[in-house]
Amino acid sequence: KRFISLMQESGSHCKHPVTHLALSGGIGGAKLSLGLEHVIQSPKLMIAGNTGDDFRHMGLYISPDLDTLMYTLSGRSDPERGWGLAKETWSFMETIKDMGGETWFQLGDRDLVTHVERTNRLNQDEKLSEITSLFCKKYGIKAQIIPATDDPLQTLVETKEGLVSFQNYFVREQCKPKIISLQFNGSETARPCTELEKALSSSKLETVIICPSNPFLSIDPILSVKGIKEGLKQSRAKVIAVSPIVGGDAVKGPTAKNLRDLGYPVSALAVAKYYSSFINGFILDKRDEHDASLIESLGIKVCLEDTIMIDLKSKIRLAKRVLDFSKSL
Ligand code: FO1
Repeated sequence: KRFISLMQESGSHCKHPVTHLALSGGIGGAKLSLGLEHVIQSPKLMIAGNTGDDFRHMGLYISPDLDTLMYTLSGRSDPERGWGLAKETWSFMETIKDMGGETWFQLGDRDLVTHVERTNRLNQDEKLSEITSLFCKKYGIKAQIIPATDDPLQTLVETKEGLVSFQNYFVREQCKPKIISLQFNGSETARPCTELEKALSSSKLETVIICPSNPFLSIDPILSVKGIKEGLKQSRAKVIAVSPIVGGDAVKGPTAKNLRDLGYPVSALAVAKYYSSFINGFILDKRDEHDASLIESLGIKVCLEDTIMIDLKSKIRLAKRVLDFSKSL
């Protein structure tokens, strides 16, 4: 009986083969992922999160983009900050400050539970993907959120001061230093996590959505993992990117600055060109309509839409539009 139940458990994903796969960073990607989860409402939706931002801090393993995805999809995220939990308290940070400890990276009292529990489990050799699945189950999330890889991957930012780790650049230095180049340490040997590898090679996969995340800091680390970009190119699924640029600027975060730093024009066209070797369709914001014909001339189909996601309704509307667009391709 136990064998049969184990077999049924392990086969549960086969009952729900992944039909839709989203590649996502933190805040912007999580917004669209929430819309997708409302529309699809099943483990047929897989969201592969970036783990290049992950780091150990105060002895804890922090996985910011997986945290943001889990908190957003379970309705627990702080709406103003976009990261961390709503109704958070900060006694731990206040006490650390009194003790003269490091305070540049804020860990809320409730948020700490995620990092402590994850670290304990990792120390007992559980995989990051297994831990994330367990947390999602506890949070009642229907979609499968997974790390793009279970192997170590670390984004390093080259600035004129030398190489800095991602959170030092992003949070401590507030993205101020100019980026010369980016490195994804571990990408030469990292493999996609098993579930992602299966989804990518499945004939049931219909659509891959590149969320409106930062192409360099959030999507590139995922694509740097051997087999993922190749998987997208070989898959029969339609690959659709949602523009992170709206009205010639980034909605939030350093995408516009990063494009400039790395010598690209700040435009939706530049992002579409950057993705052109593996996407079939591009959701372009209406405010950037002037880029539409140039993007189409790259052989990429364009869908014009209002891509600003201010509330749940607009997230769901954009998600539906992405899925309809995919069917039309
Ligand atoms: N972002 C900040 O700007 N400041 C913080 O102190 C901070 C703490 C933090 C703690 C846990 C977590 O899961 C995320 C946290 N973030 C914080 C967000 C995060 O570092 C970035 O938004 C992402 O890495 C970029 O996607």
